Order: sequence, then structure tokens, then C-alpha cells
Amino acid sequence: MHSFRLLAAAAAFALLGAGTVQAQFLERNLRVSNGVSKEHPMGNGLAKMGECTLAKSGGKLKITPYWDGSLGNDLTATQSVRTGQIEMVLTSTAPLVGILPELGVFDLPFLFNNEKEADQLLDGKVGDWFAAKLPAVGVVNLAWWENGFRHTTNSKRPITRVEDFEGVKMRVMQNNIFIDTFKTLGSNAVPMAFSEVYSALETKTVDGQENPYTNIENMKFYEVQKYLTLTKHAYSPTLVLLSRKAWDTMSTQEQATLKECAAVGREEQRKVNRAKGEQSVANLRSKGMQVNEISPPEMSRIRAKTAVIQEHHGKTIGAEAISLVFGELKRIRGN
Ligand code: TK8
Repeated sequence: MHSFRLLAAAAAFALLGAGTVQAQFLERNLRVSNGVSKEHPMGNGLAKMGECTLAKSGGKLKITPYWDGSLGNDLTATQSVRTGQIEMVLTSTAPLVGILPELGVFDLPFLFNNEKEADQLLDGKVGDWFAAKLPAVGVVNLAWWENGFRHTTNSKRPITRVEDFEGVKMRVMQNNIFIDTFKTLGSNAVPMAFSEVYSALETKTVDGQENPYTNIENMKFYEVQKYLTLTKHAYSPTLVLLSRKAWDTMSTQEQATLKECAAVGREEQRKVNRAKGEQSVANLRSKGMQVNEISPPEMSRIRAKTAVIQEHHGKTIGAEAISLVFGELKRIRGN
């Protein structure tokens, strides 16, 4: 009799427990705005994240991606997330510097040398410092995902040295640091939302643009761009932003689950982005792009020419963000 009672009590507890857990989750469908197309590694990350939230919530916490800027571009979709019109957006940091100027530090040319140090900085206390500033502007960053290292394409000429930038109409993200960087290199920098880039290249409104390999391939820029130069001139993080309005209605269980599953999605998205990135260069060559690297002496000239950018924008970014990021990079690099 004794063991039966124990069994019954254990079953009741388990049911109650399960019921309590379910009670912690409301039926929710979080719409996520993406500027890229669904074949992009952002899709892999969101698929993993969504599997995770459904599993942990008994099927109640759903993630629904929207693609190709159908809910707006980075900036306008982020504004919609801030007002609560949509729940989530995956966005580069660069277009958001008007909302949080400190994010501009990530746009400084040649800030990161490799993904490893970017991951260490973003997933550590410095990444947390930036994330802690976001709720005040109406969004919660669930994790740092990856846009990636940026390279340059154009339809006029191979870029083999700084002088080759001269006069190239270069689309850049809507961000004064990118505008200044490409003006300083000699280009005519044209700020533009991501969704307009393909047609601007096709109509020769602009001659070139700069993006990670996976974006160049995903958006089929190879159809309208002849030359790809591996400049690796900046690393773009991706923010996984949830509306503060949605966050504030959630139980601690729902909030913890979203952060946990965004981290699961991050590992998948970075892994696929990097694997696909290497494959992308070969794919872009096979699609007819002429791919070149720049010689080390010429890269040194480009780095020297763009070193002034930090002086121009340090004040806008803010001394604290600058010293935090450069201090952490120094620590990570052991120098
Ligand atoms: C996609 C953008 C894109 C970015 C750009 O939403 O605008 O060039 O690199 O990834 O965030």
C-alpha cells in the first residue's frame, strides 16, 4: 500500500509540476522581421530557436520568421518592435546608431581581427553592457548573432589598392561611420536600406556595396556585380531584439526560455554562417564573380587611411563604449 501511495503522490506532483510549467507559458506567436531571404543562415538560427521554445513551452511559445524585409528594413522594423507592432527583429547594429549611438563602435573599420574575438567580446561582459542599454529604448537583446565580416563588391573594376575606390558610387548602411569610411577611401558613399540594394546595383544607381559573403550570395548580388574584393574591413554583429512591451508581459519562465533558446539559435546561426561563408566565395566565383585579395602593403595603406575614422566619431560613440571595447580586445589579445 505504501509504495502505491508514493507512486500516486509522485504522479500527482509530476502532473502539478507540468501544469505549473504550462501555466508559466501563454499561447504566443512572436513575429520576427528579417531583411535577408529565408535561405540565409538566419533561417537556420531561427529554426533551432523556434524548436527550442516550442519544446520548452509545451508548444505554446512560437517563433514565426518573416523574410526579405517584408515587415520593414532594419531601422523601420526596429521602430515597429519598439512600438510593439511586431514582436522581434534580427538587425545589424549599424542602422540603429540613431537609437543607441554607442553601437557605432562596432562600425569602426578593422575593429575585430577574427570571429573568435568578436564572440568573446559580444558574449561576455562588454556585450552585456551594450545589451543593458537597450531596454531603455524599448527593446531587449536576446543574444548576439552574426552578420559577419564585410567585403566589397562593385561593377567597375577590381579594387587592388586604395586609389581604386576613387569615384566608385558605393552603397553603405545608413550610418555616418560607414559613410565616412568609404568617403575617406575616395568613394561616393550612398546610404541606403538593404532592401533597395539589388535594384540600385542593377540600375547602376550605385556601382558597388559591401556585405558578408552569405549576404552577397543570399541576395544574388553576383547577378549585378562583377568584382568581389576581400577587404574584411568591418565585422557586423546581429541583434536579436524583442519588444520591451512583449517582454514586460512575460513570466520569468518565458523570459528565461527566450534567452536560452536565442543562445541555442546563436550557436547554430554562427556555425552555419561561417561554414556557408567559406563555401560562398567558391560559389560566387562559380557564378562568374572575379574575386581578388588586396596585397598586405596595400591593405596597410587602406588601414592607415581609415585610422582617422575613430577620431572623427569617438565623441558620438562615447568614451565609455570606446574604452570598454578596446580594453576588452586588449585583454583578449593578451597585449
Ligand atoms: C539585413 C541587413 C544587412 C546589412 C546591410 O537586414 O544592410 O548591408 O549587412 O545584413 O542588416
